[in-house]
Amino acid sequence: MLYPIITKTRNLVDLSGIWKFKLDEKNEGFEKEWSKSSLSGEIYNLPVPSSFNDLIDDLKVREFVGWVWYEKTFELSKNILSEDRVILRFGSVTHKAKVYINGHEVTTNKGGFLPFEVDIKSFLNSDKNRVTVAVNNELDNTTLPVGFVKEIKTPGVGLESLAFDTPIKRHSAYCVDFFNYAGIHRPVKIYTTPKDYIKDIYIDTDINGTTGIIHYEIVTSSTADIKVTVLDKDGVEIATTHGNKNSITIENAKFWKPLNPYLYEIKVEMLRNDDTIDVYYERCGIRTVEVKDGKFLINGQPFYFKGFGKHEDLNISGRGLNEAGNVKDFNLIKWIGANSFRTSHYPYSEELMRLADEEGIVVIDEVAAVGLHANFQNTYAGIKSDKSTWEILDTKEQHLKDISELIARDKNHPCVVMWCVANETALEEKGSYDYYKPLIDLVKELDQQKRPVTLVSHIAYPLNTEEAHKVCAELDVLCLNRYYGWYWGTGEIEAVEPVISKEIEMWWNHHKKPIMFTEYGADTVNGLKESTPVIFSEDYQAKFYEIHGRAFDKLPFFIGEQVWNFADFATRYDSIMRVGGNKKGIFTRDRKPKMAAYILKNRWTNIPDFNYKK
Ligand code: GCB
Repeated sequence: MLYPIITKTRNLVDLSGIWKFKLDEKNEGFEKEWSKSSLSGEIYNLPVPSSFNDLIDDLKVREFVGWVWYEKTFELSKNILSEDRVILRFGSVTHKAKVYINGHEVTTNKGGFLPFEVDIKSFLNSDKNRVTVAVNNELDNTTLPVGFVKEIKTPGVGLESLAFDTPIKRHSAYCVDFFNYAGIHRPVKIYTTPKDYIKDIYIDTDINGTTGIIHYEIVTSSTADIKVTVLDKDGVEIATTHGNKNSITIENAKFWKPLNPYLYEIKVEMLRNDDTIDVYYERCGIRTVEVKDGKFLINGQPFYFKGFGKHEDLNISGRGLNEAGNVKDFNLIKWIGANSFRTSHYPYSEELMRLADEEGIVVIDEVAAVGLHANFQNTYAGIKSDKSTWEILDTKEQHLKDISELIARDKNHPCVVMWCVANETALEEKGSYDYYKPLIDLVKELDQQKRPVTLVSHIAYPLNTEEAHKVCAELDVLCLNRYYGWYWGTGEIEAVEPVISKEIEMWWNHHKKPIMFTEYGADTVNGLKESTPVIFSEDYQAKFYEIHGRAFDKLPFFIGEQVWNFADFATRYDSIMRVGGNKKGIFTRDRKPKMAAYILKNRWTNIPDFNYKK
């Protein structure tokens, strides 16, 4: 799927700004056909893109679960209306959307973190148009993320969602450790294409000494001649070729390197009898990625991941696109000497991924498969559950959809070096191999660059089962989320050091695959100082990272450390596990460094991006 841009054959209109917003408190919007006329009643003016939750100081809005409605009117120029295809495109709507143009339903989507689009040409008026979007934020056993919910009928109230097997009614029964921000989170755009148009572009690259090779494949809506030109950073043409599928060789190429990126631009022209029918520009970084002999190679060199698990999470705008926030975060990533992050726990915005390409920040790209463990608490309490996760969940369809759409969206990004198919799932339970094998195969089939695939696992003890090892055997890199010295061995950070190494060695001995930590962290109250490192203090967090670093440095096959979390972030409101959110950030929610930031800065600025482990 191509990112919408303006070219001489394509227009682009951004519908960002203030929209009308209304809660559907009685769940009557569909029955009363709210889409047929302008929204009325209790209306708020809300921005798009943004989460709606933190913008109105009323719990009823912040914690609202169900359908909310957005609306905007717009007029399009004659030029746009005369184009053959007029596409309405949403960067993301969390988690479900039904879209209407002038009262006609034009599309629906399920999945809150990836773009979707629809041709609206036949529904448009020559003057004012109205777009209405019904948005739903409920999570259940078919959605990603997962929510464990069952519905009951309450007299006088109707259907209610109950947390799985509990008698307490919850506003929302999601089980992930981040606030369920919702709304139209990313830009809404209208773009046009001619009738015959460039549908998609696939890029793969190779390196041979100082030569770069760009392999491409262009998918078009109908047959035509294709001309491909490579432009350097200054827009100078450096190579040209023809055909839907071909390779271009660039002598003395500049490569895309972590923190030292170079982006070429590929100009694709669709021609008929020398007339230009359509033009599109895709950016291209020449780099290779490979896992070999226990190492993670970028451009043939062993790379060491230093960085974070993150969230799209900011004060006020919540999970909505905030480009200033993205720039600030990337500058802090560079300030601290990091080189990478994981898009925990869902695909991040296209704008952020493009910025990562430009800044040379390495990304592990994760789908929103989080919470796929129905028995997490029981497993750790040693209680046998009656039903396995794989009997309770019905996420397969959404999981296949999300993986396909993520790869369709992000396949050409040089910053993406690995795909992650799930976070902390019930790997140890029977059925996980049958669930994950086809998903891992799908990634390998869809990705033209055949990048490594991973799945992030939770703490070892209950995980060390035959079933879990069967799934791990299918992965290229083993990514571990571990909370030694926090959830396990709380407060005993010195004592857990040998346990950390022992576990990592166990996985290596079993699979001989590179291993990294994708989460490890300790909740830390900014400003809480102690002369001895006790939990929740900044001193403990600093010590925590010092000790982990010591353990990691002894293990040659250990290829990276991504701490949890980049910054403090909002979590569900009704959990006594958290005080004002998850405080495992190295930075506060407003991006101020805690003491541990200096420990990591010192460590990471002394660790080279390449060849750290001999
Ligand atoms: C995890 C989860 C992450 C949580 C973190 C924590 O294992 O992957 O979503 O926020 O632990 O802090 O508990």
